[in-house]
Amino acid sequence: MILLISLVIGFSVIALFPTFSDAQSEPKTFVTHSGAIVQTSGEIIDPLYTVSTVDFDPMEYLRDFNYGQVSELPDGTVVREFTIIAEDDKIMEVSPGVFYNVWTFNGTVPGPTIRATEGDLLRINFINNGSKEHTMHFHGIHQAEMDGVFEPVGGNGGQFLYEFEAGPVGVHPYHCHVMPLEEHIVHGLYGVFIVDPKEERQPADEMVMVLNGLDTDFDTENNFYAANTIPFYYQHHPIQINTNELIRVYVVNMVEFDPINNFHLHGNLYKYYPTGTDLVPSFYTDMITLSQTERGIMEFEYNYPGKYLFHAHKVEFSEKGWIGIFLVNENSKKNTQELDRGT
Ligand SMILES: [Cu+2]
Repeated sequence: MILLISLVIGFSVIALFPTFSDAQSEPKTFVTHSGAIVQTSGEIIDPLYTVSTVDFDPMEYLRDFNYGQVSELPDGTVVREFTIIAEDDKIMEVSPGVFYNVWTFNGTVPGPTIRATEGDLLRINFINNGSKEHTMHFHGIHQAEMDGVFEPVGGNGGQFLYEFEAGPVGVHPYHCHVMPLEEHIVHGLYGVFIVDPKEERQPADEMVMVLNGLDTDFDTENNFYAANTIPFYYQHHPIQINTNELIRVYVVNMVEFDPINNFHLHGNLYKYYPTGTDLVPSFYTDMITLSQTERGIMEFEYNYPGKYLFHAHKVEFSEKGWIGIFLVNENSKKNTQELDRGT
């Protein structure tokens, strides 16, 4: 009987905290895919004493675009100012009972989606309230000293003003570029930077999906995968869209450790604009493959209502969380128009 009780207790503990059974608690040296030798800080979180300090709503993040505080220079140039604060002590419940030390830009993973029009002047007041050095490195075109690589910003209040012209048109990642880079990225210091063309794209229901992985036991392999950080979120909370309405998804792959990721859409195909730099799509497909920081814009419309999956066709990733559902509703606007026309 005692043996039975101990077995039940033992299995309950394992079931409650499965991902912490082999956590690393010491600094660890490892060789990255590029051959570099890096060392982790070895910080781990004990789930027994953890409370989430992050408030993140993937549904809100999906369609939340930050255009900054707008002003104009005498020559007519639009200036967009942002304040981005880095922290590295937040705890997030990434899955029920699984707590993870996230490193954040403005409190969440991913950080805010920064959006501007080509040619705008961006002023990003970066404040590092973390305990380690951090930076902001934008993909795109800018001066060397604005690249966020050779100008580490010290923790506990260090500041840096990134100032550059928005460009080129497209969707780009930004991320911290302090070594060991893999560690700073997998903990969550990244976000999306959208540069709109001066002549606006066609109106659409627009959304951002950052494909990410979570290495919750620090063994340099991902334990969870997701679109927008929370595994299985959009499967449990389907993204509601309408029939006959253009959907535009800005997708960025930030998964570390695994060389590739991919994006498969059910019951439809999408036009795909790699990096979003060209206004003419390169592919019409239901599957794209993305390497680290590879990104692009997907455009599609559903004709038939119902539930459609979207997920990694690398099945391991979808089974560990990178899967979601589009719930396509009949477009009431179109129906109204049809009624007007008497059809
Ligand atoms: Cu960093």
